[in-house]
Amino acid sequence: MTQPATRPVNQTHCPYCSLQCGMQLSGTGPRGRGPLEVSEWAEFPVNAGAMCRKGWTSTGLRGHRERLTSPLLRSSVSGELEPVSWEQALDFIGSRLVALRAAEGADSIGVFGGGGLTNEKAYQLGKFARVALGTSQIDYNGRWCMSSAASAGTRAFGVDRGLPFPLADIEQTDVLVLVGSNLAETMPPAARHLAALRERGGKVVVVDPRRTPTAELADVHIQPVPGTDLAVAQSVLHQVIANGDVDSDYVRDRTTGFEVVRESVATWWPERGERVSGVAASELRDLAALVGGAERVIILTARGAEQHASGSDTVLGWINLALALGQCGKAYGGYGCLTGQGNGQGGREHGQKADQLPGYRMIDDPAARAHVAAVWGVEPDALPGKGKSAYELLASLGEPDGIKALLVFASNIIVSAPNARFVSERIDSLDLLVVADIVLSETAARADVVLPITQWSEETGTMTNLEGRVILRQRAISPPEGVRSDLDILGELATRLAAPVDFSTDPEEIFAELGRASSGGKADYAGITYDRIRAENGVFWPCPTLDHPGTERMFADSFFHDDGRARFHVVEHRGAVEQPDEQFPVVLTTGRVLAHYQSGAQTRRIRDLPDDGPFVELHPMLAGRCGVIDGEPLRLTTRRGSMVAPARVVSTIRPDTVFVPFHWVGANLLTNDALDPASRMPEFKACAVQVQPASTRREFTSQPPPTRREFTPQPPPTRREFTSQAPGGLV
Ligand SMILES: Nc1nc2c(c(=O)[nH]1)N[C@H]1C(S)=C(S)[C@@H](COP(=O)(O)OP(=O)(O)OC[C@H]3O[C@@H](n4cnc5c(=O)[nH]c(N)nc54)[C@H](O)[C@@H]3O)O[C@H]1N2
Ligand SMILES: Nc1nc2c(c(=O)[nH]1)N[C@H]1C(S)=C(S)[C@@H](COP(=O)(O)OP(=O)(O)OC[C@H]3O[C@@H](n4cnc5c(=O)[nH]c(N)nc54)[C@H](O)[C@@H]3O)O[C@H]1N2
Ligand code: SF4
Ligand SMILES: [Mo]
Repeated sequence: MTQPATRPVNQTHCPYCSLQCGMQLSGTGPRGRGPLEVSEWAEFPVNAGAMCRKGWTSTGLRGHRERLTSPLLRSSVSGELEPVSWEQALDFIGSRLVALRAAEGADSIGVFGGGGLTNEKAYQLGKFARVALGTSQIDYNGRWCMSSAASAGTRAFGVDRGLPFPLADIEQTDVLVLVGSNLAETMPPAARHLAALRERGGKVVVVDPRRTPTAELADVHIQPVPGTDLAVAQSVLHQVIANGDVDSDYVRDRTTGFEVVRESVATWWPERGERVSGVAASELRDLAALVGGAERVIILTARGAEQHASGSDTVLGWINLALALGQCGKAYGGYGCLTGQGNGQGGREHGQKADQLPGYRMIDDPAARAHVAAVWGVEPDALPGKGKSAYELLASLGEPDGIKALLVFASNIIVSAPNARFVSERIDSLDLLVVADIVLSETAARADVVLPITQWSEETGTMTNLEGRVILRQRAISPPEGVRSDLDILGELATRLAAPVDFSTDPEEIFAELGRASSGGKADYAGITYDRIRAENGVFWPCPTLDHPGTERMFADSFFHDDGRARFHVVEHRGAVEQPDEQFPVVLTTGRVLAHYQSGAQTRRIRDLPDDGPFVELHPMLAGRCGVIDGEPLRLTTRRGSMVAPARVVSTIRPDTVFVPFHWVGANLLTNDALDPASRMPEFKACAVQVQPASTRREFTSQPPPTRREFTPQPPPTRREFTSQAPGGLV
């Protein structure tokens, strides 16, 4: 049952990251207009009252002057977005979609979702696309987030649950290896586990090209060239084997495929690893001795290792190591991925992925189609097949056989998509762009119709945190007048599209339906109810029946493949697709800072969070060589675009690498859209870049734009036609 509309004190969860910190909101008046205080909810186990500054300030969009409270429609006269009634906005969208579907087929309509959506919304969005629109073209921003780990986990273990154990387990291990995670800034309350582990005598290893606040908390920091984590994993595995530290009984009893992997790493001497990764062979040997000599080891990957065109192979490489050490399924050992978005886990389980149906079922599996179609009350044959992955979907916008109308729920693509200038051109070529958002994000500002929605604390829904724990984010306050929930919007549009079945708008009812649709699937929620979540501080999936306790720890006896065994995979290091060369001699990597969340649409508007804009982190040696001065603007240029931002000269980064946070328009004008063949993850974390003081800026802006052909002696790999425009409208 939905919570009462207003309560003086209420327990809910943060709107942002996958930790889903529990918090209390208090102080709102009956109409939700009073000041709203955030306070500790100490009993919620994941954060035990701790929160980062984003959580503490998360009510800052309440009553904000930039909060959207009326639908907006682009006027055919002025070309501007103008307020209209809900009926006008929804009728306009409905009639355009009906006409487009009749003229060009349902696949001319695309849907783009987000890992910030509740389970109920993600589920309903997938059903809406397949049943109300009839399109196969739906994917979401999680494709840019954990898809490489998801694909690797599925291949190795037969299931993808980011952490197969509660987060607090990391305190009890002996060696914790964090590969490409800066959790001290990206999920700060989790950092207390690192301190507790070290107090117990355990060791923390951080693998990151930058000495981050997380690396500062570690015993060992190794600093590879971006995009070379697989070479590190291969050399460490090579050395573990050489040291005789493989757990042979475990490998024999619980896995398949080790022999070929053993042969495949035979040539990965630590010296070869050093040549590729820039990490000294002695450090690689030390790491092998450390993990090989420990009783319990946990290896966790995050976006630093995963957001590469070889990200899924890199994750498989680290899983190979964890399996060879006999760790997966052992108490306080194993492999996990640190999922990122608030509902990054649940958002990838219930059907907003191009190839997937609820319960982590695959859309091309006839049994899965039959089960879900029966729950939805449609014929299995009526369900479309697989659609395109997120970036490929965006790249097809406006193409002759591509998507003509796009509905965006919970993503700010213009800022967060790779090769963003190209994506932004594709978006402008659409016949119809509809964006549902809380604020006029950069993407909403391009839309034909903008729909203002309720935000987290104004609506109820479940989220599945990074541990696979399903939690309830309760409505604590009433929404401002004029906004509606995403679920209402989907219901209204389904009616206008003459959908063959009902689309409920009640979250608890939808959750029950989701439970039935997921029943028997890998991510089975059938035994989870709102009441159970309230009573148990969350329930871990799989939870097939009401009397099932939920699954805190997975793989103790068996993995999810039919034979119950985990799979080793032979993988080969490929490195970044774009390697530094004479013209673009430096490696660019991107990521996050503590105070801002994702595209920044929410956090950049919160008054109590500092917003100094983007910056470029670089080493004093590189700065000296390029003539760049700390605090002064510098220009970064890649084959795709260019940006200017102040230099932040720090000795904590590799001298061959620069780092730019992606919370502002800029970083993604530069990034490479090369995709991982298995997960379709873009290469956000490594491309080749040129670094110059921005005083040479005029050269760039007053001359004809450098096309790809000028940059590369060979024909450019893809889409020359889209990149021949002025570099970086952004300064
Ligand atoms: N403050 C804040 N917190 C967040 C978010 C946010 O936007 N802001 N977003 C949430 C989301 S959706 C996500 S996905 C998570 C992401 O959480 P993280 O993965 O921790 O965040 P990133 O900063 O993207 O990347 C982590 C680190 O990878 C390093 N890195 C870059 N290239 C490489 C490489 O090739 N190899 C290795 N080993 N490391 C590399 C970077 O230097 C960076 O320190 O954070 C979540 N929490
Ligand atoms: N260069 C570079 N680019 C990256 C990354 C990187 O590391 N480097 N990381 C990638 C990763 S891991 C991620 S997860 C993506 C994230 O990037 P985005 O997909 O852009 O994520 P957000 O900024 O969270 O966008 C969410 C939008 O939806 C709105 N919103 C919030 N809640 C809701 C809701 O319930 N319903 C609706 N309809 N709207 C809502 C917010 O106001 C915001 O405008 O960026 C990716 N891009
Ligand atoms: S952003 Fe993440 S770490 Fe910070 S308070 Fe929210 S859920 Fe917790
Ligand atoms: Mo993410």
